[in-house]
Amino acid sequence: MLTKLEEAARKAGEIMLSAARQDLQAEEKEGDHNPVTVYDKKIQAFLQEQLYSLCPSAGFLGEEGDTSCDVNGLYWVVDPIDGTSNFIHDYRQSTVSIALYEGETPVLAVVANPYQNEVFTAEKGKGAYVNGKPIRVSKRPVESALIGFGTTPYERKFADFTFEAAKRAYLPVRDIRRSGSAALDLAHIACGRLDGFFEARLSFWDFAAGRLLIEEAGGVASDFAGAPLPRQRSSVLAGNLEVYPFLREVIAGVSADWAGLV
Ligand code: 2AM
Ligand code: CA
Repeated sequence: MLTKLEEAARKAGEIMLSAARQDLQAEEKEGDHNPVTVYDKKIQAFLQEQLYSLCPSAGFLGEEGDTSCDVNGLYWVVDPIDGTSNFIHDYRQSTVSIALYEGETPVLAVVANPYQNEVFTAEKGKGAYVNGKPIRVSKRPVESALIGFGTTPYERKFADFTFEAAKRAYLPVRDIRRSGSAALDLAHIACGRLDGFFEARLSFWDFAAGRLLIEEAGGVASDFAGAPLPRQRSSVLAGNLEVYPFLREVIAGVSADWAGLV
């Protein structure tokens, strides 16, 4: 199943790469900073069909369109393009994110980055891989860490919190990065390129696959308070075993000063 899933994600990535720039006028979704293109919809439709043929009994939850399903059984959680703003700008850092859940438990995860021809996969209890090679989170300590974060661009009320946390996280570490694809950041923690990550709000499909990649690669992913990630919008905090506790302290410090914001 995982091999076929990986193949479907690669094909979905090819659709992403085939985008003609003139096709990319974004329709606005919900607010001014949440764009969606015809490609988000095209890739989701493609995956919905592929995943149905892989496992007809599983439900389907996707970012684009009215999908809902019984979340007690087996269901797919799909973000057809994570990093839509990057995609519109041809910034070339966007991913296809697919997870299979059984109730509350993620059992399979795939994050495909077609621009680098990399597919990250994980199966519960069986480890995490990139293009079939086993991956682990880094062992880097705080002082040499590279930390990713997201700006929650659709909800700019979090800006003060986010940038204060980014400053406090940045000062003692090597540097910080903002890629624009949360699924990619989580995959990069799983393979040790990044050492930590935080974002004040993400949707379930943004982190559904990335969290299993990290857990299977020996890292930690939770919400800002350290609670298990829910199956709904949430803050997300992740890292290796050294950097995760450091980021939790940073976030707790900022939360105390910005009480009630996140
Ligand atoms: P998207 O590209 O699929 O829309 C950018 O900060 C990253 O977080 C992207 O992964 C983006 O997903 C997601 N994202 C940004 N703001 C968000 C919000 N308010 N709610 C949910 N996801 C968000
Ligand atoms: Ca998306």
